Amino acid sequence: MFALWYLTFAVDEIRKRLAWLFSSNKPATPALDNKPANPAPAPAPAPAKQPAPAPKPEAVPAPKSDPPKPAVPVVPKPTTVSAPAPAPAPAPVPPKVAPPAPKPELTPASVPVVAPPKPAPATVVPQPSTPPKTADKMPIPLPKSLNNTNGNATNGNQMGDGLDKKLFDAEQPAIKVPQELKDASNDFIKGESNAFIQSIKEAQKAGERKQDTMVDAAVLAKLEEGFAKLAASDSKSLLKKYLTKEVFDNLKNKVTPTFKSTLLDVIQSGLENHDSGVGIYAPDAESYTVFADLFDPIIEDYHGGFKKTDKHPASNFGDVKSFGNVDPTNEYVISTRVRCGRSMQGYPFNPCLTEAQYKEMEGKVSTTLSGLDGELKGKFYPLTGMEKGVQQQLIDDHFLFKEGDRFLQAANACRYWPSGRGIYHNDAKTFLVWCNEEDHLRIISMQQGGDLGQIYTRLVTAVNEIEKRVPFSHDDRLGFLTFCPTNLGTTIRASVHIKVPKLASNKAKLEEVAAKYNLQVRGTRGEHTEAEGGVYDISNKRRMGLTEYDAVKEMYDGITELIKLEKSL
Ligand code: ADP
Ligand code: CIR
Repeated sequence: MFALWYLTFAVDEIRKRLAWLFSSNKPATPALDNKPANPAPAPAPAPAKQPAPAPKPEAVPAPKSDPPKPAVPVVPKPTTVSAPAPAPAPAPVPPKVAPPAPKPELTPASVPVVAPPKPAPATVVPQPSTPPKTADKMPIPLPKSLNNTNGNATNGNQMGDGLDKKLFDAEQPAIKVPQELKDASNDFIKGESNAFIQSIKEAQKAGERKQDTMVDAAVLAKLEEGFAKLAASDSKSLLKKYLTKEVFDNLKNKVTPTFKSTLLDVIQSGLENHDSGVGIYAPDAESYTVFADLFDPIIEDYHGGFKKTDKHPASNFGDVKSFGNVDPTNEYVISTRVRCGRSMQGYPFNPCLTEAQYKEMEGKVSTTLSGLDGELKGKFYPLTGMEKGVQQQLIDDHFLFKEGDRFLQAANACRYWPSGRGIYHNDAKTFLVWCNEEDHLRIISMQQGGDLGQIYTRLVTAVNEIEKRVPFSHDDRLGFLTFCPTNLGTTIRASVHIKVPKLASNKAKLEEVAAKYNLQVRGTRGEHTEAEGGVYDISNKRRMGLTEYDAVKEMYDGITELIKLEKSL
């Protein structure tokens, strides 16, 4: 009799626990430490549409950029451009709203990003060197009674040792129960509890799988189609080189924790543009860790051996005055430019920015730069409302970014154009800042001739001044964070516009010689353009694994060698 009652009690107890388990199975608490305060809704069990928050490629309207401009004949027209007509005041900065309580940063080097449009608000991304493990994403809590003091699940046999055993014992004294019945009951309980734990483990695994399959069917189909086409193409991109079937299969179902960016967000530029040199962008900072299997080898290849175990050195601009004129006789170099990129803490990269954020950032940039003085004193000109003629002249004179870059467009980086985009420059146009083109900020120092010392000194002064006023995203391993992996680290591109007609009579030879000195050759109007009138843009190629000073020196030394070679021909 008692045995029957005892068994009923035990079964009932197990049923209650199962009911508790399933009610606590829901991911009611944010799964990751870096989850937004109001995280995106948990995905439906069956992978349906991706949750809407961050603008996703398929959900985003076609970029509004103008088509690429026709090539206009040659040569940098120095500083002859009249200053653009005073542009309308920058978009008013919305009153600063207290951000929804962000989670504490995971490490000091973590990069905070502001939440996607909806529903994920301000948050912090994990440090790229410690990738979030899928298994950590949606822990389904075990009942406390099944956890030992370390928080690990116990093996079921220990189940009766705690409060539950005391409860059972308290019920028992009145009746003497034969030992064999007790054993039978305990065996039953052990068996049930083992099954119970097994079911929890399975539920946890299902939770992990659910996290892993958040990529919806349409995105997966685009990925599969794009991958097949790329694989069959003769693309020379680093994307094609490193997106093996194995890497593709491993990454195609992954999403970044905060912005839910997919592999498609990372590679769509290279899938659409088989003539890409690289082909990938990081839609958000977390992509560098979630999609590390693809980013790491591309970074290593592009930056001349920066391995996934390497750490970018601390920022060091060195002795800025130590550079001389790269072309003292003024025979070869037409102009010299040094630029760096910066991302503002608290904002994701282009594909995840809202229009409101673009405008807010533009307001911050414009206000911040208006505090600069001396040689850096200038004015901010928003692209919105800028006369087309003025804009084109600035582009033709190499001061302003071009419009309609198909590589950026395909990467979803031109949304809401021209909202939030603009340029700041001093009167002489020797110091310029681009706002929200490829990167949040591009800080540029340039002038006619080859006086690298003067140009670099101006850049470093400006960067230091701006850094006092705006916090920038930086990672311990990757250095300064940028949208394109080719710009990580120092973010420095030091270039000359140079005419070396003898060397350049054979373009392939010019590139070969340049590569020997870690230099990259571009056309007169920048990347993906042709040389006009024999003018090439030659710059340092790598930006990671060396200091800012060394990146600039690489250009200085390499150009010195090229000029020597040209003279000897
Ligand atoms: P970046 O990635 O550095 O912004 P791009 O290749 O997009 O470079 O070029 C941006 C603009 O800067 C283009 O108009 C290009 O011609 C100009 N530019 C680059 N280097 C120089 C230079 N040394 N002198 C004059 N203009 C330059
Ligand atoms: C490409 O892959 O060609 C473009 N997405 C641009 C990459 C940046 N280029 C570079 O060499 N720094």
